[in-house]
Amino acid sequence: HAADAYRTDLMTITRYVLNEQSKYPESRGDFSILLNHIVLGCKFVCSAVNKAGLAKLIGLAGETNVQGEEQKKLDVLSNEVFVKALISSGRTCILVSEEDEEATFVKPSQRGRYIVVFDPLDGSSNIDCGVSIGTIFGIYTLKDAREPTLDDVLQPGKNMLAAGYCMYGSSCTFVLSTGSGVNGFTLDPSLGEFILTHPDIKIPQKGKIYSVNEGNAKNWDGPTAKYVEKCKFPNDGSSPKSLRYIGSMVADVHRTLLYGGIFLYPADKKSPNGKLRVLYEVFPMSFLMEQAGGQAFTGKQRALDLVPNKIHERSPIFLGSYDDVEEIKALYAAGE
Ligand code: AHM
Ligand code: MG
Repeated sequence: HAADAYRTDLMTITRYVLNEQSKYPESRGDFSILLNHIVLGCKFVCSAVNKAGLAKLIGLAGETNVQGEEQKKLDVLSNEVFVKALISSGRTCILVSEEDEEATFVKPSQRGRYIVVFDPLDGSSNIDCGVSIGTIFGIYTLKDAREPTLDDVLQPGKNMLAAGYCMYGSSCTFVLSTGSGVNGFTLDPSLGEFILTHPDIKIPQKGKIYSVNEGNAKNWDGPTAKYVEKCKFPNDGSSPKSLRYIGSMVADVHRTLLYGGIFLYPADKKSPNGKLRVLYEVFPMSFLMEQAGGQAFTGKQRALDLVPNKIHERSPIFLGSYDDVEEIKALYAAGE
């Protein structure tokens, strides 16, 4: 069929979420509206990131413009866009952003029942050299009709209603889970729409890749060191794993999700809680991993069971293919 060369039934992300929601009779479309605003933020960042190389030339970011004002850095700019988009959705009550020290409480007239935790532009060290970066987000609902407080944000990751990320790479990819599997959408720049390209993503049960900043090896604890040693010198007759490390969590996790394997940012002697932030890095990625059939572990427990005490708290994280995470769990259980 000549017509088969073109896909004529386009499943946009909006259509997808509306379909999902129609399964719940009580749904009032609030979630679709919220998600649309997140998607808008991602499209903005995507466009800004694509022009980042022009920044020095035409004064987009980090340079002084003609009025002599400092131009905003891409991560600061992205944060402002997300905060404004989320508040104007009228569906949020608390926002926690990596860029803002304090949580933002939305004023009553613009308030809704969703809590959004996000890292507007993660992978800061990769911004200026054109390597993939991304936005990460997680969504909770306000427990009841009370005045929202910080306690409403400090919930374990398993209470998240939805989580996702958008990767600004060689294409712009939006990966989302609303708690029933994981789906991937790719931005068609000519349409300005995210189209479903990766339905029902499942991570391979075992992978051939490990992903970690080995420069920290000197300070690792026993189980992490032993695990990475096994990746390189397996003692069960299997082939050694390949190492891939981009240094952008979104890109490293995206590859792990599609190809399988393990991503780790462990504790070390210098950073006993690792580097990555619980609310808007560890939780959303752990949520997606579990929804795709993988696992996420902190070195002590299932990552999604963790109860954060502070909004910018950090935790070690090991996530990826089910069997690979099983191995690291066994090493920690043995305390080796
Ligand atoms: P950032 O929020 O400053 O961008 O830091 C988070 C990033 C993650 O994207 C990535 O997984 C990690 O830091 C890489 O850290 P390192 O450079 O220590 O390997
Ligand atoms: Mg970050």
